[in-house]
Amino acid sequence: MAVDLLLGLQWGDEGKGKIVDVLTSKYNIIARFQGGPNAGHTLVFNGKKHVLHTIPSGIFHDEAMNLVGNGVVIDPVIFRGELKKLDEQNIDYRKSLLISRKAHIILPTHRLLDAASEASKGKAKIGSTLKGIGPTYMDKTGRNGIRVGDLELSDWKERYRALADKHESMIAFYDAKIEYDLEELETEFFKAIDVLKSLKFIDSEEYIYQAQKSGKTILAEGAQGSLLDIDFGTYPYVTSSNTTAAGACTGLGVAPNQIGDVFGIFKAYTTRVGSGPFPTELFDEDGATMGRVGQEFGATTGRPRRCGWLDLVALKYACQVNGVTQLMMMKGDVLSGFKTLKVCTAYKYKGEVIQHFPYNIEPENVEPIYTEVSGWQEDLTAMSEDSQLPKALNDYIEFLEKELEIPITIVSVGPDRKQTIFR
Ligand code: 2SA
Ligand code: MG
Repeated sequence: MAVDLLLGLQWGDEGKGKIVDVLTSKYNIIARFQGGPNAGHTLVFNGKKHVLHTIPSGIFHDEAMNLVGNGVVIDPVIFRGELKKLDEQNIDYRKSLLISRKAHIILPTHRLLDAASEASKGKAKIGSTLKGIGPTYMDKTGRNGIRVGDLELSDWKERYRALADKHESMIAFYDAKIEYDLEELETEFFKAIDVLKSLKFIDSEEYIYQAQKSGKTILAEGAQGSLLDIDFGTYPYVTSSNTTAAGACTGLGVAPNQIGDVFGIFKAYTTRVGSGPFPTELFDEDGATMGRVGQEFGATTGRPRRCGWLDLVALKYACQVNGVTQLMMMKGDVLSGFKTLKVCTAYKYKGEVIQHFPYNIEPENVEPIYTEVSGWQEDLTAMSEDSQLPKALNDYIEFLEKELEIPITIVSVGPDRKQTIFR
């Protein structure tokens, strides 16, 4: 069986967690392939909100297996917190949660390095989630990292010490002075490592291979969004992993010819959290309305998200880079009440009209060109059938399908599992 992918097409927070949760009943295995606790995947069901950071969004379904793949970076302390929340809800994850031996571990000093790096950048800071993501991937590619499988070796603590000492000297190298008590951080870290070690570590690429061979269905769950991809995002204002489809191949050990459907999730408007260019960003009442109605706050850091109109130039680019086969539109309900909506269909780039996503989208180079369409006034949140959707929304959907040349198969009209319309 091919592996299906589910990816965010914008700057993250598209609603991936919700859709994975909705689709989980169709899959035997849900696998995370990149990112780490910088992600915040929000799921709502039975009137309760659940936020996951590292654990795949299939964990609330009894039948699904959940794999944290080799491409993920794990902070044992945050991970322990996630497990605690599951324990409180009597979710039995002991058998259904598997961890790749090749996943890398975020050390307390990686978080400190993230903080020092950000502080030293001043205004040019990335606006990272301060979870140590960048420094951990740097150690991975620099071939210094500590992996989950190392925890099974007797000398890992010595390796830990050597790396943490090196990090301390690097922290001192930054101009920005940050306060910390490493001993305290380490006490928590080692306690959390013991919890991590109580879980099942596996050679996940072999597991995935055998699962595929035996006909199991697998869904790879992306984190962040395509425009935060280390290669194809708005560098340097990106995260440190490949958030695009190719990342699922390296982050799970799945061959490219084994990829099936690619589900691309996008919001009916656009949001971004952290620094970096955002051509359709709104600084007016419309943007404030999207933020307020859409409750646009970071699920991990609580930071308010920047809001703006849908950017089709960026969305087309993301569909292209990922090979999206089906689109899923989220948060159409948030746009209810706007008289007209704007959609960016081209950029004025250095004075010239272009339709592709250029190397540099800094505001001095790029000005969005908008197409105006009618808005809808109806409250969508109680709708459950395609036939109930207002005409203006259907027109919006058809306009996007025509522009993107990909069908929109799910329209989400609220955060709850139930507020999902299949087309
Ligand atoms: P990092 O921490 O090194 O990955 O940060 C680098 C950039 O990537 C952005 N980033 C995100 N953007 C949106 N959502 C993310 N997850 C959380 C959420 C974010 C939160 O679900 O809401 O709670 O603030 C996420 N993770 C990373 C980040 O803002 C930087 O621009
Ligand atoms: Mg999120």
